Amino acid sequence: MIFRGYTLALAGALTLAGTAALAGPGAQGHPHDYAFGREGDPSKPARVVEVTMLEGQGTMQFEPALVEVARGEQIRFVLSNAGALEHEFVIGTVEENRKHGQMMMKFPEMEHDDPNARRLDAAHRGELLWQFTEAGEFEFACLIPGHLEAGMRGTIVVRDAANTGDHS
Ligand SMILES: [Cu+2]
Repeated sequence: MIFRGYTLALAGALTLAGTAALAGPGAQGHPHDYAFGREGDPSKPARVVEVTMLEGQGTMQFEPALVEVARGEQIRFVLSNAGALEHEFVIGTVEENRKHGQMMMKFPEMEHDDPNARRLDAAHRGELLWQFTEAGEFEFACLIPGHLEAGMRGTIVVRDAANTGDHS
């Protein structure tokens, strides 16, 4: 099942998820804005942040687990799955990612076609271009059932340019 716009799907449009997304806030021709930013513009510069997906002894993690960004900055996440399992990288608010995780418990075969998510087979690489337009603390997580619980999450801190100094 290809799944677009899971929040709309939560409202009951599961089987029509693709159409629901078209009728959503992104339908006017400009990119859909999320609480944590928007899909990146490939014609604009981006800072590369490499993130590796790893498995340990009963644990799973992202390396690094903390990414700091200046508000307005565009980041090209270069993702590499160094594990033996499939993993995904989903940017969101903590709240959205937990809701989304619950959906995935119910529909483990759910696949994403959202601009804020990438799913990678073992030993594969991928990219995700994202512009962080809002200051705040956000998250990247793997929402495959059991993975977040095993530790597969990281924090994204987006600071206003005025707040990047040392002053308190
Ligand atoms: Cu995972």
